[in-house]
Amino acid sequence: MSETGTIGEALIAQGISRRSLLKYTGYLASILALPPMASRAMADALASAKRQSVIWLSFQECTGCTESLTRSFNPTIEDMIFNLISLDYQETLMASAGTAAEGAMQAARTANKGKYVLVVDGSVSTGAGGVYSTNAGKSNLETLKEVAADAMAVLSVGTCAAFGGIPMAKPNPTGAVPVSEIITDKPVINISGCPPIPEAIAGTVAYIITFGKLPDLDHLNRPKAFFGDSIHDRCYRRPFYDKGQFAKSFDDEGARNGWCLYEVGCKGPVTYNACATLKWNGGVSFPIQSGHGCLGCSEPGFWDRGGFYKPLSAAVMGNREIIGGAAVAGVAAGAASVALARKRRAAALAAQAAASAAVVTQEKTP
Ligand code: FSX
Repeated sequence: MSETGTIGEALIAQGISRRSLLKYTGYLASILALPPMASRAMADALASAKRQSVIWLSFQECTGCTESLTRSFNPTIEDMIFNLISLDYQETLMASAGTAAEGAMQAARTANKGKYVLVVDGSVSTGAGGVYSTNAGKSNLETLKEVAADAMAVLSVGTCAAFGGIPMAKPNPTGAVPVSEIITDKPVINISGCPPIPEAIAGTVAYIITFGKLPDLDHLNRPKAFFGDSIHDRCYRRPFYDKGQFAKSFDDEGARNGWCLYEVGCKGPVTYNACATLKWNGGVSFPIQSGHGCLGCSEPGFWDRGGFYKPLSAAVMGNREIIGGAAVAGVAAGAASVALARKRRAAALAAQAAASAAVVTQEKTP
């Protein structure tokens, strides 16, 4: 899979025109919330850049993250991401196996020392020295330390790699931990979600290649371009929340009318991701649009909180609170038309926002 030419050369070889490249960078600029003029600069930078060497390691996971990436809604995006990078090792996708596959990884590590991007999906087993999850005769723990040592940056793709995820669920028999607990001497970018949105993976890699630096990150080291807003802030059902119109069950009149799913357990108000804007399967839909509340799969600890079908106020959501900024303003604006209890809650949130300019955000669950 490795190549040494520029991205521009690779695109020309495949008959991809500059116009197509500009369309692609225009799309990337839009999902990265960059100004439209960034599209041309991105196209120029990409055309002359070397394909980025990427080594992808899979640990304790369900392969949903790789499935997500390979099922990018637009074949052009999938084609383009594989033109932008030299995917030098990826166990699920690579044709070779055994000694040949391990040799390819070693060759890429040597040729791109200090320059390759390491992508990891899955959590890291640390129990009994990491013996619960091994590959090529080594524990994932050992492999991660080795390969990360010469990486430019590490991308933790999926909630398992980013925050521990399902493998870390109580009683956590394998001693699963997120990548960032092992790799502490270099940037670890978290692209959470179970699975993550493919455009968030592709867009983050493209940003690093284009600008030669890491994107702006939130307090959980997630790219702000994709994790800067809550699902609630961008949800098309938000007006019903503001008006106090809630489905009380999944088959009542409110559900049939498409009202807010807060009271049947939606975790959108405390979940930060781009599902409500980018959606899934080519922008066709996302869970809330399909009638099911958000489970909060891109947030730390979602797997152990329970209460998937209980409203946030009753569910166990750590010590997190309904978010600030636009949410507080929206709640305050809509409070006049809802029940007294909801008014009190909105007033409390508004007062909280007024007292402090800082937006209330999630706190990492210990
Ligand atoms: Fe985890 Fe990914 Fe969920 Fe699955 O690789 S984030 S269980 S979609 O596959 O790691």
